[in-house]
Amino acid sequence: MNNWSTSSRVTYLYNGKIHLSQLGNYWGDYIGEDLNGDGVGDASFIFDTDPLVQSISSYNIFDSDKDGLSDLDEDAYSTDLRNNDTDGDGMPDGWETSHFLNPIDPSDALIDSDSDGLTNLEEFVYGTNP
Ligand SMILES: [Ca+2]
Ligand SMILES: [Ca+2]
Ligand SMILES: [Ca+2]
Ligand SMILES: [Ca+2]
Repeated sequence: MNNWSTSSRVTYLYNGKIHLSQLGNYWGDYIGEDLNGDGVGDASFIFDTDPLVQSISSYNIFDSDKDGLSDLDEDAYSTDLRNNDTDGDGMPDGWETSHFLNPIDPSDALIDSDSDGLTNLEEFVYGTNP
């Protein structure tokens, strides 16, 4: 499946204002207009229904559920941008991804990835490295 645009609307700061929209990609040769000023072009670019009018660095993407993953990253990982622990295993989405665990599979909570006698969930609770 070609994912040209985020599946959910993400919250972001653009040009000094907060917006809520699906975000596509930035294409150097896109010349569409952005009349409402949300940073998303009004016309599609080929398959991208939400082409960006500037490079992604111009968009300050929020982390709506404060789990350490921006709304845009949540889309990339297929996690829930309104739930800080998508798979409900006790470990927040951002903590899982930054430690190479699976944020949409709860079974990794009880695994001891580094064989030190502590499960990954216990490592999260103790603030140690899984
Ligand atoms: Ca988040
Ligand atoms: Ca989340
Ligand atoms: Ca989790
Ligand atoms: Ca998990």
